[in-house]
Amino acid sequence: TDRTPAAPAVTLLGLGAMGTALADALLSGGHDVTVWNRTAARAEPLAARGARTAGLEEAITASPLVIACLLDHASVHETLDPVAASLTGRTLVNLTNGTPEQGRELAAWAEKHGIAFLDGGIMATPPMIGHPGASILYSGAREAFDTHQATLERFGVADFLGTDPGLAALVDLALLSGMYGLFGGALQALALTGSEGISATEFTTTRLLPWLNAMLTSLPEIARQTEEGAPGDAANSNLAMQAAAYVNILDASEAQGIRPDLMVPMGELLHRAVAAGQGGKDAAAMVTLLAKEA
Ligand code: FVH
Repeated sequence: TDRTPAAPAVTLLGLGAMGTALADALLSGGHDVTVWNRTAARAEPLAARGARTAGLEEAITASPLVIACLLDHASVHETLDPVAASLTGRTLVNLTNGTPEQGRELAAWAEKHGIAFLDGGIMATPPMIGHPGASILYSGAREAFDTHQATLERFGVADFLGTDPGLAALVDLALLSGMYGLFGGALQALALTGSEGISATEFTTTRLLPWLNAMLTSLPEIARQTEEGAPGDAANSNLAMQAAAYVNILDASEAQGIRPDLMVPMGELLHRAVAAGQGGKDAAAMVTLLAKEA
């Protein structure tokens, strides 16, 4: 590996599945990597691959760029609050999953301590890090992003969304909402077909994936109508029809001994749309009904 000025020193705090993958990508890029983990033994495989291990304060002062990838917001504060002074004058990149409010709160905390701050949302699983398809969303201090962009690109595409430190978390959670919604439906499909002994693998490859891919092509039109604030009259699949059919998913699940819980909220939303006079519309009409005051 090539230790050039293009590969500056980086400190990684948190060596779970993701933190370890991030540290590995930095090592592959020729960086001097210092690592710290609450449970010190988890750092050993990385040390064997060339990372320096250190106590928390020593790890932080080893590099101008400190990346935290911990379990949650509480663990970030639990770890960093006692050593805030060591971070002063450095850049902190928080890649721990959190809410927009938590991102903004951490940015204010960092500012109070003279720390340049970026919040990030990792759109990848650990094996994807450093490979095509991985991307990480960032928001916060533009200058910090510009300074460290080349290093951050070791992980995947580094996507700066803006100076509001809550933005990365917002977009991250929106993308995760899309993923979990899709996975929830897929799990229900597997439970339903499994209740009749249909092969999960065969069903998934020959029917579920092609079906989902076909249905996903309607998303850009739903997005267009949402953006224009004018949900169209449905030419083919109006919401009243969908509400009437949807109840069969709930009834059939119950009858097959499958909990319908995951699917219930979507049925309620369809019925609310019909009750609001949107029965003749396309799916985009339901987006505004998700606002709390709707
Ligand atoms: N893994 C994934 O697929 C996703 C991909 C998208 C981004 N997420 C987020 O990344 C954060 C870290 O996730 P992870 O996969 O590394 O998680 P774990 O393997 O469970 O490791 C958790 C690390 O956090 C440390 N930790 C937990 N609590 C504390 C604490 N109170 N003080 C200090 N450190 C703490 C834990 O340390 P230890 O248990 O080994 O001592 C691990 O290093 C996360 O926000 C995901 O949502 C991953």
